[in-house]
Amino acid sequence: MTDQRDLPHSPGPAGGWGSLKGIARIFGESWSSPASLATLGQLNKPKGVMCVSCAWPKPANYAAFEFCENGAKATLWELTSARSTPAFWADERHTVTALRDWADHDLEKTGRLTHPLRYDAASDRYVEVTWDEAFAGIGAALKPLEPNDAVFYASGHAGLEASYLYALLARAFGTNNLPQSSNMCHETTSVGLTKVIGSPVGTIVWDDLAKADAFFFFGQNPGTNSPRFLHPLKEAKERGAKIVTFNPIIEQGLVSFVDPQSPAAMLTGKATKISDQYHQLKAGGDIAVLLGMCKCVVEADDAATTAGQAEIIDHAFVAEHTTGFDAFIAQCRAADWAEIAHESGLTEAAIRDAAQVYIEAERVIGVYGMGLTQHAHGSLNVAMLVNLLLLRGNIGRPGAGCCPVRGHSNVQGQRTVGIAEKAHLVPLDTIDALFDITSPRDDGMNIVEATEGLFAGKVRAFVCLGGNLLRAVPDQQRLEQAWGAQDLTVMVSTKLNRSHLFPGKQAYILPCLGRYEIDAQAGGNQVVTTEDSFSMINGSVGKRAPVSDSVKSELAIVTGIAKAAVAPNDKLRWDDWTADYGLVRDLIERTYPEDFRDYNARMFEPGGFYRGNGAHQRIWKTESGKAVFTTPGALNSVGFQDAPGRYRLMTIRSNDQFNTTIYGYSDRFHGIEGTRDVVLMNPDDIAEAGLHEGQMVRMITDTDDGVDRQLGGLKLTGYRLPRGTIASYYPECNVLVPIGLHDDLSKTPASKSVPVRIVADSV
Ligand SMILES: Nc1nc2c(c(=O)[nH]1)N[C@H]1C(S)=C(S)[C@@H](COP(=O)(O)OP(=O)(O)OC[C@H]3O[C@@H](n4cnc5c(=O)[nH]c(N)nc54)[C@H](O)[C@@H]3O)O[C@H]1N2
Ligand SMILES: Nc1nc2c(c(=O)[nH]1)N[C@H]1C(S)=C(S)[C@@H](COP(=O)(O)OP(=O)(O)OC[C@H]3O[C@@H](n4cnc5c(=O)[nH]c(N)nc54)[C@H](O)[C@@H]3O)O[C@H]1N2
Ligand SMILES: [Mo]
Repeated sequence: MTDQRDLPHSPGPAGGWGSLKGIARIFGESWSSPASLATLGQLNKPKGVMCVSCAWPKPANYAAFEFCENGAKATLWELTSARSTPAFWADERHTVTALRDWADHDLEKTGRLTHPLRYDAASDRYVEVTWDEAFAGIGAALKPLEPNDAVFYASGHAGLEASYLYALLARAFGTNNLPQSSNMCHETTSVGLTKVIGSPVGTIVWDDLAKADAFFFFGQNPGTNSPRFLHPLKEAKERGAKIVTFNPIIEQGLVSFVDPQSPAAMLTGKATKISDQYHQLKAGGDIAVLLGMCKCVVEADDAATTAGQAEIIDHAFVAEHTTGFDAFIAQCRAADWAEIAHESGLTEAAIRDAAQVYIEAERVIGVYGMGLTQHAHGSLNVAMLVNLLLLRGNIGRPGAGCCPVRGHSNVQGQRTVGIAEKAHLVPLDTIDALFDITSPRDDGMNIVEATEGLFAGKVRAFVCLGGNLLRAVPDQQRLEQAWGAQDLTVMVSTKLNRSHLFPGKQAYILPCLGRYEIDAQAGGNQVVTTEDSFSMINGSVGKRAPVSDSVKSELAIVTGIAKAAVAPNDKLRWDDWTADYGLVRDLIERTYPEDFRDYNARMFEPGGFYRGNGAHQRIWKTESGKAVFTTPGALNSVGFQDAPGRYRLMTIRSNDQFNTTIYGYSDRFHGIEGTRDVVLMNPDDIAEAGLHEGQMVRMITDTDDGVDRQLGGLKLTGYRLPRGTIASYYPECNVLVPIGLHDDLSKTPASKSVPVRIVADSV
C-alpha cells in the first residue's frame, strides 16, 4: 500500500471539504446564478434531471444530494449566466483565426451559445442566421453528396429520443457513418467484451455493489470520473469488503474518501480508506498482472485438489459455461514469474497478495476504465480480466461481475438505440419496415476510419451532435488541416470550442438546449431519457428557463436537418415526433421490444428500469454460445517495443475537466496547480535522461511513420510513477497520438500508451 507521504503533494481525501471548495470555485468562476444551486438538489432523482456529467447509475434509494463534485461542476458550468451571443463575433479581435490562439477554457468561458450561426469566410467570423436558413443551407449542401462521404458523429450527451432519430436521419440519408465518442473510449468493451461474454456492456446492477466481497480496479478512477461510485465503495469497506487497485499513478479517490453527505465524517475529517492494496504497475502491464493472478488461482486449485480440499476454480461453471479453459490454464502453468514481473513492473509477491484476495472472496466485481481500453491490445486486457472472473464463476451471479464504467451520461444508450457504424448491430429490417426506407447494409466508418477518410480527402461533410472532435481525436494537428477542406461542417453545441474554429466551406454552429432546461414543444413540455452504465433507463425533466428563445432542443435540430436533407415520405413524421417525444419512445419500443417494454410507463421508476443483459443471467451471446477463455498472444498491451529513451506516455484527466471542457487549472488530487502543461516522470528516469526537475521539455512521438509529432513548453515534474511510464494531460497531448495506434480489434486509440521521447525544450 502506498503511503501518502510518498507522494510529492498532500492531496487530502477525495470528497470532504476539498470537494465543496472545488464546487464553490466553479460556481464563482462560471458566474452561475444562485438559482442554479436549486438544480443541484434535483439531480439524479425520479422526475428530476439526470446529470450531464458521467454515466454512473442513479440509486433507487437516493440521498438528499445525489450529486458529486464533478457533477456539480458540470451542472454549474452549463448553467453559467455568461452568453456567447452573435455580438461576440462583432468584436474586431474575434476572428476565427485569432480565436485559435485561445485556450479551451477561455473559449468555453464565453458562455452558452444563443443563436444559430453560419461561417462567413469574407469576414472570417460566424454570423447569425435564422434556423430556416441554417436547415436549408445544410440540406442543400448534404443532398448532392455521395451519402457515404458524409459522417454523422455523436458525443454521448443527447438523450435516447434525439439519438434514435439521429441514427434514422443518417440511414434515411443513406449511410451507416455513425461514429460515436465511445469509438475513443469503451469501443474496446463493445467489441472485446462482446467477443468473450456476448455483452457489449457491463454485467452488474446496483444491488451487486452491496453484495460483493472484493472489488478489483484496473485503470478506472472513480474519485474524478464517477465520484458517486465512492459512496457504495465506502459502504463496501464498512462491511469488510476488500478493494485492490492496479494503476500506474496514485489516484486519490482510490486511496481515501470523506463522505460529504456525512456531517460526522465532514466535521471529524474521518476518511474511509478505499484500497487495501494499491499496485503501481507499468502502463500496459495489466495482461502480465492478470496472467500472474490467474496462475496463482490455478496453483491454489491444484494444491486444494491434491489436499482433498474444496476446489478454488469453479469447475462446474467452467464445464457448463465456458470454452478455451484447458489451453488457458496450460498457459498459466507455463507462465514465467520473471517475465511477468518484468512486463508488469510488479513483484511476484505483490501479484500473489492480490490473487489471495481474489481467491478468498466469494463474490468479486472487476471494475475497469480507460486504463484497460485505450491500448493497442486493449481488447486483450478486457479478455484477461474476464479470464480471471470466469475462473471462479464471477460473472452472472449476485455480487459478482464485470463493471466497465462508462463516460458520457448517455454514451451507452446512444449505441442501444442505433447510433452504430456497424450495420449488424442494428435491426435494419425492422427500421426499414417502420419507416419505408432502405437502410444501407454496408458498415460505416468509426472515428479512426473517418479521421483517415478526412486525411485522404474522402470525407466531405461532418455533422456533430455534440462533442469537440478536433480536440478529442488523435493526430490533432493533421486533423485541423484536413477538417476545413470539407464542403460542410455542422456542430450542434452548447458552448464554443476549438472544433468550431476550423470551418468547412460551409459551416454552421447550431445551439441546443441543455438537459436542465424546459423543453417546450407543440405537444407540451417534453421528457428525455438516458441509459446509465448499469443499463438502467431514466426519464429526465428540464426545469429551468431556456438559455435563449433562439435555441432548439437536440431532437428539434435533428428533425430540422432531416426534413431538409432526406426525401419525405408518410412514415417519416418528423414534425409529429418533435411535438411529442413519447411517440419517439413508442418507436424505440417497437424497434427494440425486449429492451424497452412499456417504455413510456416505466421511465420514472426510481433508479430507472433495467434493460436486461444476457450475461447477467449467464446467457452468452457469443459465437460458441459460451463464455470464452482467451489465451493471450502478448504479455503487455502496448503496440511497440521498449527502447532506451522511449517512454510509455499515458494521457490523463485532471480533476478539473470533463473531457475537452477545462473547468480550471487546479488538479488537486494530482497536486498540479495553475497549469496543465506538465510531464510527470519518475525522478530516476529524469536523472538517467540527463534532465532535471522543473526544466521545460518537449515530447516527440517515437514512431517511424514519417509524421512529425511534437509538443513543447512542458514543465518536467518529478512524480511517483513506475520507471518508463510518464503522464501528461489529455486533450493537449492529442497532437502526439498517431491515428494508426489503436486497439487491434476495436480501433480505440491507444491513448494510454503512446511511445515518446523527451528532449530539453529550446524555448
Ligand atoms: N470529472 C470528469 N468525469 C469524467 C470525465 C472527465 O473527463 N472528467 N470523462 C468521462 C468519460 S467520457 C469517460 S470515458 C470516463 C473516463 O474515466 P476513466 O476510465 O477513469 O479514465 P481515465 O482517467 O482516462 O483513466 C483511468 C485510469 O487509468 C489509469 N491507467 C492508465 N494507463 C493504465 C494502464 O496501462 N493500466 C492500468 N491498470 N491503469 C492505467 C490512469 O492512471 C487513470 O487513473 O470518465 C467520465 N467522467
Ligand atoms: N489522448 C486522449 N484522447 C482522448 C481520451 C483520452 O483519455 N486521452 N478520451 C477519449 C474519450 S473517453 C472520449 S469520450 C472523447 C470525448 O470526446 P467528445 O465527446 O467529442 O468531447 P467532449 O469534450 O465530451 O465534448 C465537449 C463539447 O460538447 C458540447 N456539449 C456539451 N454538452 C452538450 C449537450 O448537452 N449537447 C450537445 N449537443 N453538445 C454538448 C460542448 O459544446 C462542449 O464543448 O475523447 C477521447 N479522447
Ligand atoms: Mo469516454
